[in-house]
Amino acid sequence: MSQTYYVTTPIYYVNDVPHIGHAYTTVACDVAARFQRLMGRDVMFLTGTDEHGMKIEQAARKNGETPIELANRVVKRFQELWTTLDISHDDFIRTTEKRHEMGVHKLFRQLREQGDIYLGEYEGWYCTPCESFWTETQVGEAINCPDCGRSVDKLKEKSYFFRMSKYAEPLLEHIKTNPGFIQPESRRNEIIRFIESGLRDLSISRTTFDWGIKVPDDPEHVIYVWFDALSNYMTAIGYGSDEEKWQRYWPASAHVVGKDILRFHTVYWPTFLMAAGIELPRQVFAHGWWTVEGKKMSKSLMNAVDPNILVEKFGVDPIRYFLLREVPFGLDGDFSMQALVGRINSDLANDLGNLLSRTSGMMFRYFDGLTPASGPLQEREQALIQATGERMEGYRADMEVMAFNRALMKIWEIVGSLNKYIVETEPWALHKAGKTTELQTSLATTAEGLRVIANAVYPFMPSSSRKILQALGCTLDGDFSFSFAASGCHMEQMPALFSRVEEVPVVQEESPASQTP
Ligand code: ME8
Repeated sequence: MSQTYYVTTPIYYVNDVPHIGHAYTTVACDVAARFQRLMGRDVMFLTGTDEHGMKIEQAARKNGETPIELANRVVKRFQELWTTLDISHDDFIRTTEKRHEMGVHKLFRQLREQGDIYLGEYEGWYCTPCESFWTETQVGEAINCPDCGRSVDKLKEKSYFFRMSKYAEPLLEHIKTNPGFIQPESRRNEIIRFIESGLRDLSISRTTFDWGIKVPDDPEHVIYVWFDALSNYMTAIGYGSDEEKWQRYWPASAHVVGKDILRFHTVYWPTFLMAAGIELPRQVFAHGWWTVEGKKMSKSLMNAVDPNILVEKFGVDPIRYFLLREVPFGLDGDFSMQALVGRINSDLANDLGNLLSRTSGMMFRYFDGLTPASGPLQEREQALIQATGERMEGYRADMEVMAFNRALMKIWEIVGSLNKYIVETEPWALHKAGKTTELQTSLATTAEGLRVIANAVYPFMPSSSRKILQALGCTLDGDFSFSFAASGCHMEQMPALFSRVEEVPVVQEESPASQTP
């Protein structure tokens, strides 16, 4: 069996409608999944929704509906958006599903039986928007959540605790001996410092509200939403319900998350797993935070960007491309209309779009649309082929480590070198001068370059990739080598790949109603 690759997005809360931040993580995972499939791996790409917890219960109450009614309604918005964005997930988990509850119970039971979960009393502070417990020192004199700055509630209740303190040392050891576990590097140091400052046992059940998975054999307690949510990565692939699938895909290759929830994924989650004797995921990758036109995206500012509107105005592939090209994966970025329009017009319409239309135009003019075999390669072609090979090697390496913007830059270097090659070889002049062999070489080289580009952009822009391949008369096969496979193929005349665009307002300001979940 081929090597497996299991990648996950966070499961998104259903009290909020999907915005560009959620789309970003999901598109990034989709790019990774599509690339790995193209490389022949057995891929499992998981996304889903986080439907339990106080936050969801409160949002539902505010809307005058039950939590499950809210979840059933909002989950559709996520699922529809993923269809719109051409997301190729293999599974979608909802934490209200039976298979999920079965796995959560299994994990809880095991940890309780072995004494890593015990009953005690919790006294401290709770931040509902973050679903986080905090100590007296952490909330400080202002009594605010150290993460989001909002006010916290005092809690005193009986609670089950997870013996997280016991796993602080083994976790530190794991992080230090596995440098790839937390990416990017800068975030790793932040987590190390957090663990070194000491881990307390974690309260993992609540008795003051109802909306969640009940503690097995003690239904007064509801399992803490993060214990519930994190387990989705196992329950979705059969932990507690489908042993064969579970064995096939675990451990996860990468959990991709926003930097806001890195601590949950690199402290809580691995300690739960260590306690259960389950192998840790190979990597947790924290990407950065998007702002909009320089401002934090938030409901109160009404400036969240609706990906549906973006897609409607600019098309799916340009949006996917922009999100991953604009900002190095791992760093913060700003969503600005000017940057988006600039990228679409210059990188897509001009550079790539024109390369295809020029090539296609000449191929029909001079060869009736049949890509010729190349004549003997001259120094210019050899240099181009070698540079393309090196760039594609770099591309593959970048894709393996989720350096998406670098991978795209390498593709665009190839695009640039092909455009330059056309200008330099002047096929129209070769034609005029009757130099047919050179003309064949020139167009065969350009078409082959485009074939390689189409394969390489596939993970980012699947439908544009297909259109380029269709125009070339070739198929998608993950062959990145410059092998003149395009020669002998019949090109097809196609409309322009990308159109030039102009700036339009897309912030949800226009329709605040669309912001209520
Ligand atoms: O945290 N920029 O769900 P959530 C970039 N249910 N990414 C952003 C973003 C922004 N401005 N805003 C949101 C939860 N995201 C939990 C997760 S996992 C077991 C449970 C993305 O709906 C980013 O991936 O609040 C972030 O981590 C995620 O949405 C948070 O989604």
